[in-house]
Amino acid sequence: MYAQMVKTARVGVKPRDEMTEQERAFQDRVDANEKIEPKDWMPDDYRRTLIRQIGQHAHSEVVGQLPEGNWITRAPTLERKAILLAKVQDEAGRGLYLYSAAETLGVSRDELIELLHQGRMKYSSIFNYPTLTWADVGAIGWLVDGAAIMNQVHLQRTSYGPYARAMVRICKEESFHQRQGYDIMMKMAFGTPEQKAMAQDALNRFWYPSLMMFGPPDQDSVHTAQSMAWKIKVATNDELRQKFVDQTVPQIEYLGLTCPDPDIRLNEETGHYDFTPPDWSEFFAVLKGNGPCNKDRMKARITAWEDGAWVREGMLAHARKKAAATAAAE
Ligand code: FAQ
Repeated sequence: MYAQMVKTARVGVKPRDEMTEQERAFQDRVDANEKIEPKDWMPDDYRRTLIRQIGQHAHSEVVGQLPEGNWITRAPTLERKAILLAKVQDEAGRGLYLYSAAETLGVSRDELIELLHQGRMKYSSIFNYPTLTWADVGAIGWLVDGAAIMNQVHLQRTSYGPYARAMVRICKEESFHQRQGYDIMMKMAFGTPEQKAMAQDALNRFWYPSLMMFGPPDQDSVHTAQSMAWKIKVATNDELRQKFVDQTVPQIEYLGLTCPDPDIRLNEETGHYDFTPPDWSEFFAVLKGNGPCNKDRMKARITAWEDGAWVREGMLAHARKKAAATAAAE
């Protein structure tokens, strides 16, 4: 059902005088900060936007395991390995409950996964970059989870109940993830000159891709206006990006590292850091499938899905057998 809806999302906010009575009543509930629940009436575009965003979020968690998974067998100590394993498992779990949140909107997990594999749904651009060294695992925890949490803290107040509730748990996990990343960076930055150089190199490569995670600039963001009006989003892409920069620059300084943006500086008047925006042509190229790892990521996901078919079939057969036995006993 969602597949037919994918390409038809409207752009811009519907003026109140063009709304039906039902749409006006819905908007009033959103404006009063009431949570919208699965069985409540909602405009088709609200449902569609949520399926897109929650589905994309779930795909990001699942694809996001791949760059870190690359380092589980090569973690420098047993303790680091156990921590990384736990983090990657958290991401799998979040994928599952985000798919479940999307399912409350009338789309199946299989359909979402099929759309991902067909290239008709996205996952976060950040996971199309490679993890070349152990310091990259630190940079992912610090910067990528740091950017994710900046967004997700706000999403705890999103208008759709099941998504907001999923975010509460995700944020708890995310703050642990971010701290483990910063802990790795501290070890590296305060370690040998070679370790410090690795930390700096990871920061250099992940800085701009992390800024891109927040999405295109507000003036180019197709969905922000309507999503803000419906309180699906409660802050804009640029607002969250600025908050992330403001939070992260002092952390870079504490580590004794150098921000790869030579023009970054605190603006005394605004109290915020002025910074050079990312190269948006790179962002849009990554979205079109032309990032460094897009093809590898999709290949890994599709192979995992196909290799796991026998497990899904076995579990379904077992569930059917159990249900039949229960029915026969009644
Ligand atoms: N990557 O109009 P907007 C994590 C697309 S979780 C790819 O501004 P919107 C945990 C967008 O879909 C990270 N595509 O869109 C972890 C739209 O395309 P469409 C994921 C992007 O939705 C850590 C078009 O560009 N978090 O990392 C991106 O209003 C470590 C126009 O953009 C979430 O998904 C992007 N970065 O705002 C796991 C949070 N940005 O569909 C493992 C929930 C934009 O029209 C390891 N999502 N696009 O063809 C959101 O908050 C929003 O969807 C935004 C984008 C802010 C990402």
